Amino acid sequence: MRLTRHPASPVLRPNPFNDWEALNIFNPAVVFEDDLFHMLYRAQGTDYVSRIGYAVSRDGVRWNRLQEPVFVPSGEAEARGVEDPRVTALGGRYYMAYTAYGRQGRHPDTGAAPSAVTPMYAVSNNLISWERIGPVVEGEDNKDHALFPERVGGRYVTFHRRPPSIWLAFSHDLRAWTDHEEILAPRPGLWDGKRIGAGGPPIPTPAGWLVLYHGYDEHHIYRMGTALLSLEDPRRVLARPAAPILEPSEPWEVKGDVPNVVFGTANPVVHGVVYLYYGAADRVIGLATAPLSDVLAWTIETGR
Ligand code: BMA
Repeated sequence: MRLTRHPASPVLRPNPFNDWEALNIFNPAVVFEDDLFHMLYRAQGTDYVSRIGYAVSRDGVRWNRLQEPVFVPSGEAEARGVEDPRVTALGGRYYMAYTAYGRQGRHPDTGAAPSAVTPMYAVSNNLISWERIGPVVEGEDNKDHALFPERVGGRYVTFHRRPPSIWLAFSHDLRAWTDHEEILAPRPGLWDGKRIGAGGPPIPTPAGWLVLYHGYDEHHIYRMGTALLSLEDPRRVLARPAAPILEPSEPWEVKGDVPNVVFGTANPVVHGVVYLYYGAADRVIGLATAPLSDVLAWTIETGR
């Protein structure tokens, strides 16, 4: 099973007319609401600082973007950028997971190992004005977080990533996160043998939470694969195929700012089709699709 690239891919490229998005645009969030695709994308200008732009589309392929970024760094902890948005709609509001990239330094309270990244959450009512909520954890190397689109057992659930694995954490208020647990680890010898992290928010299906995640091997090639988690207890892994569903092969996936990267950060389901949006070689945004029923059946059949 492989996803099919949309023939118009890459669907969004850097814009040389706006300095803040002139160099690279990649790793987007996409939500589908009221017949429109909304995208929040990571953009780098010639200063290499990441900001987040907004685009809207009727078909998910042709996009109209705003001229100014909608979310920009604030303070020392974000001095080098706000990266990799992943957006979840829940209870009429939008929650954006993003990585704050600050200056290198030791955590002020714990004195823990140098960490310049913080997995953050922000909230919006309209996808354009955002308010910061706070971090999932602090003072450690942690990113690749994404909020589940429903509460489980009354609590919010987030993915996060403690290298090299995918972790879960739970919260009553999106501020205090507890019960951190490793759920998926790299598989030495396979495409995801070195390091893995979550893609977009997981997809609820009757069979379980379908997870699209990225991983890389000793050759540092980023691919995308799937896993299935129990609906009632997402700490339980029900299936995880050995093969990936997408790997770099197009010239714009092989060559860019970072070579050999397909890095999915959004997987909305629209009329029964999974739309995987991904950063390609950290330079442009690709789109690959497949019927949800096919991805699910393949994940269950080959992943048990
Ligand atoms: C990861 C993240 C992503 C990036 C990817 C490939 O560690 O930092 O932002 O797209 O590497 O370079």
